[in-house]
Amino acid sequence: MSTERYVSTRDALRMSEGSEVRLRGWVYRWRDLGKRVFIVLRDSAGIIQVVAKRGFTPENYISVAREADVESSIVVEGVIHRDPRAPGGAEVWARRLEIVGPSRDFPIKGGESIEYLLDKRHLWIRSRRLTTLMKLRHKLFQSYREYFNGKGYYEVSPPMLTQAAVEGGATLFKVDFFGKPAYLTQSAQFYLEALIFSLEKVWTLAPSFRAERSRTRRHLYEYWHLEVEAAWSRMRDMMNLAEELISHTVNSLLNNALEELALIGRRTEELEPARKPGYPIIEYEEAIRILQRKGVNIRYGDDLGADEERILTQEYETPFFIIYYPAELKSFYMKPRPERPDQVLAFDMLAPNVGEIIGGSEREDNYEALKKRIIERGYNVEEYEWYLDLRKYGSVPHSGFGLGVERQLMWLAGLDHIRDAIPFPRFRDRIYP
Ligand code: NSS
Repeated sequence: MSTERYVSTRDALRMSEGSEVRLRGWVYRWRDLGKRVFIVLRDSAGIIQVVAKRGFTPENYISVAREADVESSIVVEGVIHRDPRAPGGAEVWARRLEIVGPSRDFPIKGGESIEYLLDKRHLWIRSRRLTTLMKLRHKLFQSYREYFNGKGYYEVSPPMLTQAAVEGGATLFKVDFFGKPAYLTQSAQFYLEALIFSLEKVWTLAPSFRAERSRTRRHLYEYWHLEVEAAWSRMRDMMNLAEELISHTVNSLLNNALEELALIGRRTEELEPARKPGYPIIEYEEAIRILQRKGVNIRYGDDLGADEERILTQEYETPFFIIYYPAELKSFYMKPRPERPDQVLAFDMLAPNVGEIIGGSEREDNYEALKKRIIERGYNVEEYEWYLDLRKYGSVPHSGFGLGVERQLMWLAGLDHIRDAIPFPRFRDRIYP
C-alpha cells in the first residue's frame, strides 16, 4: 500500500472534474440513503465527501461503504466530481473502497457531557474543533521560534526535576528521587538565569508543573511555559520584548492561520488591534483605583484575582501591562523599585477575557539583598546556594518573563476554558487518559 500514491483531501478538493484519485483517512460522517451512501472522509488536511452510488460504484463496494462505520479507517479510489453543493466544492465518486481498520460503535456520538468526553479524550481529540486547535497551537509554537531566531536568542533546555521552589512551596509537586525529595519544575527561570552568564540571551519552551489548590478555567497542573531571560536587560527592555513577541505571534496567526481561526469561529477583528506593539501600561496602584471606581471592594496591597483581572481586561482591546506591584505580593527574587522600595520591578501582561498570560520582572542582582530576602521569607538558604552564587561571580542586571502558552492560546482562539488549548489536559484529581 505504501508504494501507491495518495492525495490529501485538501489537494483532492482542488483537482479538476474527472481526475482519478486515491485517498485514505477516517470516516468522519456517514449516511446511507439506499441508492447512495455518503461518507465524509477525514484526514490531517481536512475533509471531503465520498459518494458510493448505484450505477457508478460496483455493488460489492457499495456494501463496503455501508459497513464503514464512523471512525473506520478506509482507502478510497474514485473520480473527482465538482459540485458546488458538496462541502469544499467537490466530491469523490467511489469506484473502490477498502476498510483498513473497522470501527464499531464509536463512543462519541454527540451531545455527551464534558466529564464523559474528558474520559474519552484520546478519541475526542479526533474532533474537527480539537484538531483545528492543535494546528493553531502548532503554528503558535512555530511563530515563537521564528521570533527568537530573528532576535539572536539561544534556545536552551532546563531540567524538569529540581530541588527548590521558584514560585513558592504551595504549588510544588513532590517526587521521590531515590529516597530524597525532589520537585517537578514550576519554572525554568533559575536555570535560565545561570545560562545568561555565558549565552546572554536565552529562551525555552518546556512544561511547568503546579499543584494548584483550586480548579479554575485557566489553571492546568501541567502547562507549557515559554520563558525568556537576558543579561544587561532592564524591566522596560523585557517588557518591550514581551509585547514584540506577542504582537509577532498575532501577526503570524492572522497572516497564516485564517483558515483555522475561521473553523473555530474566532472573530479575528478582535485580534487586529494587537498586531501593533505599544500595549497600554498601568501601575498596580492605578489598577486598584480603576477597580474601586467600578465598585470592587479592594484595597492597595490586595492581590488581583481572576475576577478583578477580568474586569480590568474589559478596559482594553489589546493585552496590557500592570507594573510595580507591592513587594509582598510577588516573588523574593524581584528587584525593588529604586524610588519606591516597597514595590518591585515586576510586570504582568493581561490579555482580553483571559487575564494574566505573562509574569516577569527585573531580578535582584545583589548577593546580600537577595540572601536577606530569602531569609526574611523563611526559605532555606542552603537550597538557594547555587542561585546565590550567580550574584557572587560577575553579577549583571538582568530580567526575564514567563508566558503561559495555553493561556495565550485561550485568548487567540477565544476559548472560555483552558482545557482545549492542550491535547491532554492535566487539571483534575486524576491523570487520565
Ligand atoms: O508564576 S508565574 O507568573 N511566573 C513565573 O513562573 C516566573 N518564574 C517566570 C519567569 O519569569 N521566568 O507564571 C508565568 C505564567 C503566568 O503568567 C501564566 O500565564 C502561566 O505561567 N501559568 C499557568 N498556566 C496554566 N496553568 C497554571 N497552573 C499556571 N500557572 C502559571
